[in-house]
Amino acid sequence: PYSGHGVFVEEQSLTDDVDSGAATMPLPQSDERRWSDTSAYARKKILQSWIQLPNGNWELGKILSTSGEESVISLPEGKVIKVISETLVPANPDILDGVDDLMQLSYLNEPSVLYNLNYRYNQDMIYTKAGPVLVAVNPFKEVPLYGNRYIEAYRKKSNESPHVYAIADTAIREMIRDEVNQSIIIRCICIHESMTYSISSSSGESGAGKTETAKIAMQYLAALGGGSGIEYEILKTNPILEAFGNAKTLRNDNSSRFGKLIEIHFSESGKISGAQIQTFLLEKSRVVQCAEGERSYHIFYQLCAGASPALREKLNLTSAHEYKYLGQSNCYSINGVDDAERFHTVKEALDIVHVSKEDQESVFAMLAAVLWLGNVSFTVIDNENHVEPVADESFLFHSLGSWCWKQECLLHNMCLSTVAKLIGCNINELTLTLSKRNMRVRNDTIVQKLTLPQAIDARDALAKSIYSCLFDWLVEQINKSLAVGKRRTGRSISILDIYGFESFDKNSFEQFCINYANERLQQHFNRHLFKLEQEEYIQDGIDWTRVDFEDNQNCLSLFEKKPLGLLSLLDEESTFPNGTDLTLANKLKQHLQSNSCFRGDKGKLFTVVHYAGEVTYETTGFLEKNRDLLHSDSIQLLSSCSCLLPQAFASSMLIQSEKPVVGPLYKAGGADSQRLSVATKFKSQLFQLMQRLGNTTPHFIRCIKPNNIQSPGVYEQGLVLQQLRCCGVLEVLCKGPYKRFFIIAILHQFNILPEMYQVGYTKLFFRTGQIGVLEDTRNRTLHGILRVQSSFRGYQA
Ligand code: AD9
Ligand code: MG
Repeated sequence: PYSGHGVFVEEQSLTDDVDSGAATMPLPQSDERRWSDTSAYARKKILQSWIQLPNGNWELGKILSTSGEESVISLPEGKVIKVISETLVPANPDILDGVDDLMQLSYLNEPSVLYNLNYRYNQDMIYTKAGPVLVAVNPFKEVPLYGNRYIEAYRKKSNESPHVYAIADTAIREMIRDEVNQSIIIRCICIHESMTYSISSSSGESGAGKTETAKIAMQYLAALGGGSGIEYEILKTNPILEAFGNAKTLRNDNSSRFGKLIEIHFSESGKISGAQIQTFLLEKSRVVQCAEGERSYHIFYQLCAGASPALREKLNLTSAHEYKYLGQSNCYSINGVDDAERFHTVKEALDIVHVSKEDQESVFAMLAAVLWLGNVSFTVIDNENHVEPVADESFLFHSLGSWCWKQECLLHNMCLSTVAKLIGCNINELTLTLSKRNMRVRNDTIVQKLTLPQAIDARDALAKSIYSCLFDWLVEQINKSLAVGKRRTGRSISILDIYGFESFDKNSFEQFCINYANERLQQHFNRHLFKLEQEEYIQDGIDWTRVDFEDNQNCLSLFEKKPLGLLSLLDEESTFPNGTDLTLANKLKQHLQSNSCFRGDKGKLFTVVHYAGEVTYETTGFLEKNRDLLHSDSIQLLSSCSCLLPQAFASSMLIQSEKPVVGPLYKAGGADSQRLSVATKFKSQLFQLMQRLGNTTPHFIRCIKPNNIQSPGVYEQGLVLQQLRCCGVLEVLCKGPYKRFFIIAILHQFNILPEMYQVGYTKLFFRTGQIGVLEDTRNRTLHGILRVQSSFRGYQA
């Protein structure tokens, strides 16, 4: 059976079944050449159609005949099948092969779009327009499309094929012409695993090419707006942020673990005058934990591989293999990447963005401190399983007799004192922070000893905090260096490189935040496209209030409504000391069950109906991740250090308190600090982002990952199709105006109801689905005419 669409028929039995038109046709042979005969003459007689194979892939077939509701189709390898005619999807004439804007296709359907992108991809034409959106298919190899010669060609408009350069060029021109800020929004296209078919490995949008695309856009802007030298600094922010914020994952060797907006400022004369970077939601947990085969942040390995002997000595640095945080995933290197060499590139880049040598050393010391902290182990000190970090000397004592004590001593002996020395704190305070916790109960302070899991948590929380403070501090330094100054008279172009929609087997707090952000960005996308359409309708005298507009406001409200929305309820539960992941799940179910975008599932599971599909989240870890608590002892410790940490820590706290308080401040879990919850902070960041983007003319780029093996030349239909489906690119295409049918009488003739279309001055506008109906009718009619003609002329149709 052919996935319900039809059945294979034996070649011998074919003729009996088929109508006269095809009965006179020679049967196709298993001869590849016949099929691949692409001469215009041969093709003219062939009506082509797409047939979906049982594995979900589409195959181009020849319609040999149609009788009643069935058609007989020949497939490339000589197979002949009978299918229900209705399931056939029309293919475009060869002349449209590889058009550079999908809107130019006569038949806009999934297989035709897939085929067109594939056709171009095979010829290294990785960019294609989809109406107003640029689609970029990751080539996973160097393609000869970049560099000065190309930049010049796009600047002079002597090359007009779709390209990131063309988008950046339009942005610059529109910024100058309209005096409006511009944005280039680069997103991948979501993947929804439950929709997976014919895909063996687990899939993900990560590695689609967003970050590379952002860099290519920056390259063009720098070339056109350069001159002052600041453009060079801007480009050098990339290796720095990638070293500290990217890591090797199973899906992408250089995966960004944070979102980024870079706003590039231009003077009135169109020259770059500065830039500002904002980052979103760095994945802190990677510092202390990462999955088998993945790595922590690149900078750790770069430091271990590339530090000079003097620096190694100063930081008591050893090889990456000796650090537990780096060793747990069994992956130290990346194919084709020289970490030591990259370390030098990063140092040079830091010089260029004016991070002093002294500060750089401080940064490296903090990195080494994080690594040494990870090697701190604990020992039980009483009958109640309370622990203490293994002290330098006592470890020596305990380990005597162990066969590897020498090596172990090297690793552990100096951990605590090294950390203390590197961050400039008192070793006793460090030891106390890792073994005890001060709790304030009413007016008293009580000291609680830590158990092993609590102590490990405290250690890891400290390491994560140091790293994220360091990251924020670096971004702040970069921003200082790129600052435009007070006179900000010009305009800007912002480039957004942000994580796409995620749906895995297990979805946690991170996916929850990321998908919420994507819901917001999708609304921005929808509304912009609707605005474009609206303008076209108004120009054409169409009553646009009657036009459909798909929106995801319901889902956004589910997240944002106060007090009974996902974020508010999460924050509320985070303030309860007794709140657990289960009480959170129950609370959500209790209050949101009636919402059509929400479904409570069993236990800690709940499902959100996102624009891109349903995602089931598990609340395990939600509260802890949302609270992101650092205990008062750790805060005190960090504030007392004699390195740049107190400054970094204070400014990262300041960043939080300066932001508008969108959710409640809370005090929970024995911590004394009052901080915004992670979700609330993220929400307010997103609001600011949307506000900024709202004042710009957006340009959209959608990146597509053609395969999951990061290899050139491999185009997996199913994978690409999934990505196209849930990003709205297909909808954008299908809503576009069509020019083929413009006589209203024809519409009557074909029984198209008046409410299904509107007539403009120059165009007809159809409701979704109507184009398909008309194309079908046209197809049937043409088919009929061809047959009549052929029997008249005695041709074999
Ligand atoms: V993630 O969500 O941050 O994990 P991205 O950013 O979408 O992801 P990235 O830009 O890092 O993907 O691209 C992944 C890899 O694809 C790069 O490291 C390159 O090896 C490759 N790539 C992407 N775009 C291009 C390109 N235009 N030319 C050549 C490319 N290689
Ligand atoms: Mg990236």
